[in-house]
Amino acid sequence: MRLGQILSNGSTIAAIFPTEDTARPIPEHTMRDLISRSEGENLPLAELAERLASRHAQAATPIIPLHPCEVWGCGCTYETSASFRDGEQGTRDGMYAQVYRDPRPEIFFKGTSRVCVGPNQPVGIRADSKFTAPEPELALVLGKQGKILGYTLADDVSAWDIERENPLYLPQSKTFNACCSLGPFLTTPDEIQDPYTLRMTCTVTRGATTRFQGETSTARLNRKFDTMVDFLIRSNNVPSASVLLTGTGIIVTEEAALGPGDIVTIHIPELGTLSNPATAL
Ligand code: DO4
Ligand code: MG
Repeated sequence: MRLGQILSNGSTIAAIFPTEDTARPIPEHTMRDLISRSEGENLPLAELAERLASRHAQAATPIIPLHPCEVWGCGCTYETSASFRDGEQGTRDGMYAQVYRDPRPEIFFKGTSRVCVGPNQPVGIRADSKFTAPEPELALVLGKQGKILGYTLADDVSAWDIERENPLYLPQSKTFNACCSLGPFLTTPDEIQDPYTLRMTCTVTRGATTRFQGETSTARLNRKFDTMVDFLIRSNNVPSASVLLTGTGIIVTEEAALGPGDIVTIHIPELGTLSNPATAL
């Protein structure tokens, strides 16, 4: 089922999206409420949504599909990300290659819903960064004990020049205002035949000019989602309705560093299109 959130008379409510631009509202429930109720009543999310949703679909624009409690990120899960980052440190086989190969994944705290935006909302470019890049990623929406409730698209916007200066600056390169875009939908796992064969594309445009175009497939992921979640929740009670970003396989070139007004568009046919303008913070 394709779920999400819409604005209804100024309030955020959950909805079923029979098509990308029509929704069956679920009154009086945000996505967080819906997740919490489905866990409390021990009912699958899709079943509860079907029970509560209005019978009538109306024209609607998806907003952020969930205001997550916490957002975490996995890193260096694709070889392209690990080798790019080692290259930035002037080495071919450094700590990023090591974490790519090691059983324990890199996991970092990205933020809370404070730093998240939804479709078409501006993502931030730090005032002290000259090379901020989009990181297009598949994101997992997690329930109690890390259960995968659904998939969405994400942009793990990152200040790569700050990380390049010193890897210990990672939290500053990763977390700032509007550093994480999520959406447009929360697609439940039954809709996805094989989450390891999803083709993803990303473009960065400025006006009529395409500054960057890249693609990857989740087939190139070096880790399974269950393993990422398993490490995430070790001795770490991540609350239900949190999100785990699964890493980027698309590496934007420095010439295409984000500038104000650039549009980042991320697409996976099974999950939709997530588009955001960039803005200077
Ligand atoms: O170590 C840096 C972060 C890596 C990351 O966010 C990614 O690979 O997606
Ligand atoms: Mg990332």
